[in-house]
Amino acid sequence: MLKARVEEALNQQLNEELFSAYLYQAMSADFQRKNLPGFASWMSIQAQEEMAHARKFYKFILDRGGKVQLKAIAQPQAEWSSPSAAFAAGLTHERHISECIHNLYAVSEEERDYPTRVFLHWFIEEQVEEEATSEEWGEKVKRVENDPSGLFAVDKEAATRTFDLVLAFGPAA
Ligand code: OFO
Repeated sequence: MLKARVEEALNQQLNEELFSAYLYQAMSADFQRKNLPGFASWMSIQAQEEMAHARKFYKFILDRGGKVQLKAIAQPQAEWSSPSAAFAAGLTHERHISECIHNLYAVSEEERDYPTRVFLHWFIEEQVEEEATSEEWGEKVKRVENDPSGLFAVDKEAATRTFDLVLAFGPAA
């Protein structure tokens, strides 16, 4: 049985993950509008991964006998000044999410909720990768931003990203 404090914190993180999906989908739309289909696709896949993260929290709350509270999702920004500005905003956001996960882990420790602690291990590792990927792509985009042929090539590379079900949900899902 979930303690009320842990249940509330898990529901808050569910909302954060849903907002993440919203944010990346907004970036995807902005890239699409600016004729950068590869980056649009990359962001759309990121949004799908965030939905998978949200789904993990949703299922975990129910599996623990808790109540899912689908809170209102904040409206994300709709436009970014440049491709690298969007990727930089993604990195800032991922750092925020890492902080949220760490705070949630601290709550699970304080409440001696061992299943939640174990559940969060996957997310702690995932955030290391999320930050590294955001940073890597942000740097890549920044390097070519003022070179149309370079930007075209990186956009094309971004289009090769695929949605990996096992990576998103883990092997047991
Ligand atoms: Fe859910 O990892 Fe990004 O935000």
